[in-house]
Amino acid sequence: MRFSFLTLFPGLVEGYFSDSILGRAKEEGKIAVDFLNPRDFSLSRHKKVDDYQAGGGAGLLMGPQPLDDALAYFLKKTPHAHVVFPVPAGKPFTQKDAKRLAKKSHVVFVCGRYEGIDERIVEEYADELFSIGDYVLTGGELASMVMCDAISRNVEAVLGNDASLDEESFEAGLLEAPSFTKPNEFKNKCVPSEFLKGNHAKIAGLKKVMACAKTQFYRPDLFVNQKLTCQEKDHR
Ligand code: 6GU
Repeated sequence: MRFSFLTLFPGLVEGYFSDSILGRAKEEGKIAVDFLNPRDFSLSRHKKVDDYQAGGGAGLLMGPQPLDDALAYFLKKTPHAHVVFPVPAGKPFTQKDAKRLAKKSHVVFVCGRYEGIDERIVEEYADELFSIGDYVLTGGELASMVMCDAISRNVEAVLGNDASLDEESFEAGLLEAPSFTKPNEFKNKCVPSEFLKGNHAKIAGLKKVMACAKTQFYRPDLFVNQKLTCQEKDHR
């Protein structure tokens, strides 16, 4: 899968793909990452990309010309790319979106800076607008990296162990159950004894109950329509 970032600051994004899981995924060709800088398309004398807001208002906007030329140039080569604009006014980005976009062959993130992007560019090029939360960032780069990370780990073979995708938070609308590793006792706190006995059906049932409890406690808004099987109820 290919990710492209239209950004005035490719250096902000690049480093994220040099290490750890996404670094390896890139090295192994599971994902590809490239950059296009709208400044390189500016027709103004000093490669200007920003301008004052029409009608007044604090701060500068990214003007339409460099972005329009960059996107036109880019999409001519890859007309089927899926174009995402990270903006505070977008719909909330969720795990469902991450899984859906992982099936695309090419996603383009158009990263705004300053107070945003001229709306005519959004109208012309956006396939989807996403927000990653109710706060304002200084630019779209971080938000794009967040989405790219969440999408990438749902791309085939990016995680070493695809099974870890099935059990994790937000699958089945629940947060993930607490998890533990060795040692069995640490600072007087023990791993739940059932986890050490090896009855996998029992452990799964217990984990479901713990996931429910955790979700009810931390995210009651997520805890709707949860049904427990009879066996799972036995653990309560
Ligand atoms: Cl997706 N982009 C930007 N620029 N700011 C945000 C955001 C996205 N989500 C919250 N704030």
